[in-house]
Amino acid sequence: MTSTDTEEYAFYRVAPEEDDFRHAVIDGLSRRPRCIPPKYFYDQAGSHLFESICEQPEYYPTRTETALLKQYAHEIAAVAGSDCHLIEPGSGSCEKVRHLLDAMQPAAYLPLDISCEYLEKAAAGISEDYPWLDVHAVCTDITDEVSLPFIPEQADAVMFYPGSSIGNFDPEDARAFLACLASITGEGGGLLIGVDLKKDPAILDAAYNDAKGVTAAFNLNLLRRINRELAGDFDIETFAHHAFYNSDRGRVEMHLVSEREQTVRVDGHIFEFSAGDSIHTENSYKYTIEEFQTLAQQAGFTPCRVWSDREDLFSLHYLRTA
Ligand code: AVI
Repeated sequence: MTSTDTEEYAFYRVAPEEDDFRHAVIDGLSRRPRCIPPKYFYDQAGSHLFESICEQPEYYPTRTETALLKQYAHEIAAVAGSDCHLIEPGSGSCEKVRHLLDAMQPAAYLPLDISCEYLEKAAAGISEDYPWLDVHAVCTDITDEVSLPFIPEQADAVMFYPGSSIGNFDPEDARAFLACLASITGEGGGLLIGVDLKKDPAILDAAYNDAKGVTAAFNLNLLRRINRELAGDFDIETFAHHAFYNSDRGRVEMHLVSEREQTVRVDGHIFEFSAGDSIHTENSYKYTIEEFQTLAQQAGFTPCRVWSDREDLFSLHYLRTA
């Protein structure tokens, strides 16, 4: 681990294994069905494309959750208490937390993200705009064991996990990840988490197939990243973005589908595709409020409050560590 202290904020780098991406891609393309974990979407270009997805009219989660955070910031602050250490795994652009900081007045803010350059910029922005706030940014892969170089001593730890990123874990892994968050927050801590709700599949299909094609570009960017970082020769034009709601599994699935028979090389390995063969790149699980509360309870949390919008598109849960 390396650490850099600027005048404004502290930056820690818990470097992910260098060969992580290589192993995941070679292993994922060798499996049947082929699959690559969604965390590899987020290189710099992918992080920017994701920001752009969040601005698309069809992608309701971001604006709905943001409206909930703005509307209920004071209620959230009341349940979470002030002076906490606010920890945000997968903090991305650190935009959403801005709606909470004034109301919550945390003692410190710890954004954690896999994309180091992106995190550095976002943390610098927060510390400039909130000069009273102690900021400790940690560049780490939150799906590995999360270890915090800056450990709160007496203060309560409150996790903030917005955006329904929990939906990108399979339920078993989601339970394990939540249990890991519960062990970090410890007694007296809490978790504020955004969870996308089950709804009319037409709304979901539109959200993951926006008219401008930003979600398609985000999905296909994974192949560009493989070409660039792993000496791949994917012909991007011959793969298509495919996203749909799988109601049996309660999840939106994203795939990259080969439009013709072809051979692809990655890092000296050869992969054969027939027309119609897919690489499964993401699941985005949707929950009812009760389903999610059951999952959280199994992970060691006690449901405390839930806020949702009038159309029941999205929910924000505050859970206490049991
Ligand atoms: C980050 N995550 C919650 C997004 C989602 O909706 O599952 C990622 C995404 N994939 C396509 N659009 C957005």
